[in-house]
Parts: sequence; structure tokens; C-alpha cells
Amino acid sequence: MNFVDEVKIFVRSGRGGDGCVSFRREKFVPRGGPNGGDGGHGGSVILVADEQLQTLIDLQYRQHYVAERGQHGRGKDCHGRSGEDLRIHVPLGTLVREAETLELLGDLVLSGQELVVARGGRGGRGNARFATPTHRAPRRAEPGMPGEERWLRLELKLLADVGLLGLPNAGKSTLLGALSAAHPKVAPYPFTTLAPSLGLVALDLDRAFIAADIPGVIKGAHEGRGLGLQFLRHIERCRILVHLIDLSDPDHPDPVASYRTLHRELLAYSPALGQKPQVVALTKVDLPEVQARLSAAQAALAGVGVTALAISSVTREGLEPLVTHVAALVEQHGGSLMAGRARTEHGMATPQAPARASGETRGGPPAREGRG
Ligand SMILES: Nc1nc2c(ncn2[C@@H]2O[C@H](COP(=O)(O)OP(=O)(O)OP(=O)(O)O)[C@@H](O)[C@H]2O)c(=O)[nH]1
Ligand SMILES: [Mg+2]
Repeated sequence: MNFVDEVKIFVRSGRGGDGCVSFRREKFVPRGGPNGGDGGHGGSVILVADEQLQTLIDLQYRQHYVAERGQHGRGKDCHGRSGEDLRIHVPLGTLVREAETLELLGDLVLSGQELVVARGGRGGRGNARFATPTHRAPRRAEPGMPGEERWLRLELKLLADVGLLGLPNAGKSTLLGALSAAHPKVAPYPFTTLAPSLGLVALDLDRAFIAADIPGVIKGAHEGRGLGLQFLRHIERCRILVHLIDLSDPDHPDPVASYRTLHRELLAYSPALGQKPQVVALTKVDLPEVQARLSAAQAALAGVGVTALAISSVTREGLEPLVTHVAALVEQHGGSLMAGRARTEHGMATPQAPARASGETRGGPPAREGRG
């Protein structure tokens, strides 16, 4: 699979170059004085959020990142060259932790945002710096400071406002395809989606939100059944969840039971996720068998306090009310519909890109990952 959302890497910054002890020696210039140059500073290791990347896959293939050291100072007041900083590109939404303690060092959420994870050592001062009117021939210079090194754990949590949730085959990917320009793979068998993808859902020219399609969740997923619950991490940042229920699913005829199953899995993963506002939608209402069971299902769900909308991604029935409702909830819960637009303007979530790059489908050609 080409979608990687957790990696461990080692970073080390460069040490600083040593300062130099040297004296000017020239014909006709007696006691020329100290001229030892400073050492250069060591390069730092810096993580950069890059909107072109969708996964951490590049970092899985290379684990060690070592920045250049600073050069030593030399005589004749020559300062050593500073080491180059080493920049590591990571996708937006990458959480950076100290590998051992799991202490959070940073969260890279804005395009171009940088985080210094290992600071380069300072270069030592040469003896020219230590000359004073009373001590004119110092024989003292500083050594360069060592660099820092540490193991980091990087964890990708996609940035989306809305998460699509449901049993396998509920119609999540089809809905994302109908609402955005994304083209997630759709097929009439469970677990078509193997990795999350994003799509930008535009309300009008100025307002949009980002929706995430994740693999289906089944009963017992918290014990590892199906694809497990690991993908739920990608909807942890969502403000709103859209829970899709398919009334034509022969294995899950009872919508209340389906609703409860998923809700229990959410709670098993994280109570916070279980408490996120949910919009429930009954899918595939273009099918006659669904239509026949629609009002009974809505009544049953209302009985447990759930208002269920009815939608069809094929005929687009109910899609507009769904989007308007979800957008209003995103704003009510502190989200900004402008943010979605800002992110497109910066090229993020160009709707097709994540779907293409994340290689979310089974059996498709392996998606190639490139670094911008
Ligand atoms: N008639 C009809 N079929 C639909 C609709 N939405 C989805 N389907 C079909 O339902 C099947 C499953 O759709 P997907 O979008 O792949 O479902 P999913 O929830 O993403 O499934 P997983 O990724 O496996 O969890 C496909 O055969 C779709 O064509 C709909 O609104 N109407
Ligand atoms: Mg899918």
C-alpha cells in the first residue's frame, strides 16, 4: 500500500566548526596580532509542511537525516563556512513527536510551515575575537558546539472538516465523488477503499469544506476486524462526521443496529470521536428497495433520537440539503468555510490530487509518489 501515515526517523544536526588560533606573520609587520577565524555554525534539520505531499511514504525509505557540519575557522581571519540546513518535506497535517517520550514537538498544518527538530551547533570563536587592549596575543579559541540528535515519530492526521463514515459499501466514496472533483475508487464489494482520500466540496465560489473518505468500519474493528480502526485517526481533526447508512445492505437490514455498531466502534477508538456531531444520511434512495423501507427506517432512527436525511449520489437527490446542512454545522463548530478555499488557492486538496496520490484502491496500479 502506498499510503503511509506513521514513520520513525533519526535526525542529527551538524556540529559547529572550531575557532582557530593563529597570528599574523608578515615581513615588516612585527607582532601582527591574532587572526584566527571563527568556526562555521552546524546545519539544522528542519521539517517543512509541503502541500504537494499526501503521505509519509518518502520517509519510510530513508530513516537517517544528518545535516552538514560547520567548517573550522582558519588563519588570516578566515571564518569557516556554515553547514547547510537539511529540510525534510512532510505532508500537511503531520504531528511530530519525540519517539521515546512521545512528547509533541509540533503540528505542521500550514503550507510552508517549518519546525526545527535538531538545531545546528554554534561555531567556536577564533582567537582574533579574544584580543583586548591588555591581552593582545590570546592563545585561546572556542571549540564548536556539538549538534543535537534524536529519534522522531511522525504521524499524519489528515486535515479535513468533514469525515465520511459508514459500514463497507455504504456509498462513502461514491458520495465524495459526487460532491467533489475527487475520483476515489467505487465498487460493489466491501473494503474498496484501503486508504483515506480528500475532496474539496464547494458550496459556491467563495465557500468550501474538505471532506475525507476513509475505509469502511465493521463491527469488531476495534479488535482488528476488517481494516481495524487505524484510519479513524484521519477523521480525528474533523469537526463534523457524516454517517452513511445503506438500507439495501442485506447483511445489515436494521438501520438502528448499523448506527449503533458504528457508534460503538467510534467510542472504542476514542470517546472524543464518539462525541463529534454526526449527520446521519440514508444512502442509495434511488433504489426501489431503499425507497420502500425509507420512512420506516427514518421513524426507527427518530425513535433513538437520530434525524436521518435521505440521499442518492446517483440521482443527486438530497445532496444539496446535505451539503448546506453540513456546511452550517462546520461553521457552527468553529470551522471556516473560507479555510477550504484558502487551501485550494495554495494548491492543497486540489481535489483529484489526494485521491490519485494516496493509492487508496485495491488492485489499481501502484500510485507513484513524487516530491513536488
Ligand atoms: N444506486 C446507487 N448505488 C450507489 C449509490 N452510492 C453508492 N452506490 C453503489 O454502492 C457500491 C459501494 O459504493 P462505494 O462508494 O464504493 O462504497 P464505500 O462506502 O466507499 O465502500 P468501502 O470503500 O468498501 O467502504 C457501489 O457499487 C456504488 O456504485 C447510490 O446513491 N445509488
Ligand atoms: Mg470507499
